[in-house]
Amino acid sequence: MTKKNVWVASLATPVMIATLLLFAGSPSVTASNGASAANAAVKIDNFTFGPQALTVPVGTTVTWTNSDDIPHTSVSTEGVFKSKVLDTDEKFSYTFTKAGTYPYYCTIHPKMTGTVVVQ
Ligand SMILES: [Cu+2]
Repeated sequence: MTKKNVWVASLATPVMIATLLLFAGSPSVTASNGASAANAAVKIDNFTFGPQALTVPVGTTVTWTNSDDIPHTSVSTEGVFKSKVLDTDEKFSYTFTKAGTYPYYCTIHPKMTGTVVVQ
């Protein structure tokens, strides 16, 4: 092994460990629309966002559908996105173009919360 190779190897190991930790991190649900999923869905039903934690790749459009018989909203806690009041069967979509963790809640029922993790 040359000196350069040793340096590369010592750099690569912490990066690989960090990557493994990232994948092992949270037990959240991944988009189930196929490998290169560009779409994911959150169903609002019985005062609950489902799945409550959704992990998607960058560029994914997430669509919330209100399947409850009362109105709900989906509003980013940090002001990233904001739906109008969704009546039964109404939808709201937002495309996530930056990696990050996006908590959100229903402004009518603030105890209703969810998270989208974009990787
Ligand atoms: Cu609500």
